[in-house]
Amino acid sequence: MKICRAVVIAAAGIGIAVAAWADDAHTIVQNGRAFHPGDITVNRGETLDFSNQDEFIHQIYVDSPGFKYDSAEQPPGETFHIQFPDAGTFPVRCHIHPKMLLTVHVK
Ligand SMILES: [Cu+2]
Repeated sequence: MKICRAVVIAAAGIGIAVAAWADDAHTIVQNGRAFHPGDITVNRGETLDFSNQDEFIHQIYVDSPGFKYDSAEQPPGETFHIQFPDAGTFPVRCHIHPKMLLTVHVK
């Protein structure tokens, strides 16, 4: 009986570890008309969560040869998610604030 219990506990531990790995979200905050951080490295297939913490609308776009994305207007408080499927370096910008720049390195 003690062995069974140990196995159950070990399995539960693995479950938590897997969940933590799968939930390894990368959060980018938009604040003060800038992305924070302004540079990030992620693994292929991972998702970035963009959280608009300004009091005005942002927008997010990527216009690279290997990847294009164009979001709707992003109201304050809203979080948008962008998945980066392929390796490369991708500048992320905002149509509303041209000085905003985030460089995403996907490995
Ligand atoms: Cu903006």
